[in-house]
Amino acid sequence: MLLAVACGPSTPSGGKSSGNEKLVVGFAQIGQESGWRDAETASIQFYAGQNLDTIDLKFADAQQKQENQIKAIKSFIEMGVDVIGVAPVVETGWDAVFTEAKDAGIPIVLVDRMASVDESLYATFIGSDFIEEGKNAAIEMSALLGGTGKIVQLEGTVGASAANDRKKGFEDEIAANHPGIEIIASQTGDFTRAKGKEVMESFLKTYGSDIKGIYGHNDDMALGAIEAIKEAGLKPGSDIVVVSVDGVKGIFEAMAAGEANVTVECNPLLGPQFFDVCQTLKDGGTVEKWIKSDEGIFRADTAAADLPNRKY
Ligand code: GYE
Repeated sequence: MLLAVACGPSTPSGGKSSGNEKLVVGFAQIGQESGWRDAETASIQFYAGQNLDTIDLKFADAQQKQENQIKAIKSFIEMGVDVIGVAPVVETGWDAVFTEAKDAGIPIVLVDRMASVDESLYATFIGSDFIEEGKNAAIEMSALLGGTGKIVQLEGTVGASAANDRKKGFEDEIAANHPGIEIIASQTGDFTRAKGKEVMESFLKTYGSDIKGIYGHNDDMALGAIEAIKEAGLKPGSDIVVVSVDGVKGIFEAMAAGEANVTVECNPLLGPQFFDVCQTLKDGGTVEKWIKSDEGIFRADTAAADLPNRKY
């Protein structure tokens, strides 16, 4: 079957082609670090699964390693896929492999995280405004604390655009407009629940009940921190307020239970949009350079009512 595809005639529509009438897409996923990531993977795989007649998805899980993502992209180039999607685990280090794709005539679609490369090396970025998310989180944190208090930050994966910009957006807003809020510690929890818990445990050992709020770059780390706060004999949601980003079901459950306060939504259900863009690119069309997600802010007071409507 694979051989038949490889030897089949090329499509007549000019330019490079996978030699396959189907839309052939390679997707280099980061890994399985969070509930958000799992929801995105499910969205992409589900859409491809629903459209087997027209879409051929080659999916690679890089287990959070850039070198594995680069290897996957190289193999997609070798296969001659129509389009390559990648969620870049970190921002830098993509120039060489994206250039290889460009030279092979295969467009790169950045999904959910940005890469700091020249604009000519990718077709579009489908994803959120992380600076805005960080800024919104800061405004919510300050409102919860009445403008005063010491807080800690759990950062995402070092070098990831989602971590860099959620930090910048948050810290810039605090510095500019909330002088009574003091960020006393900030460390990476790599976007995972286990590391979020571990880092929060060490913050609690050092600062104890001086900590009045925790800002997590994602909900999973915040959920880990909530466990640590409870184990330290404090009440998450009141003794220490919890603000994070994503909007996964787990944080809505925590909010409904009074153990978390706010989540700034970041939409992972990008499958349909992603394949739509891939098809447009295969057909030689143009797409916007940044396809921004539409997102909201959710607070504890409506969490129980919101929960049944959450899709991830
Ligand atoms: O917020 C986090 C995930 O890149 C936007 O990655 C994504 C982030 C998301 O692991 O939970």
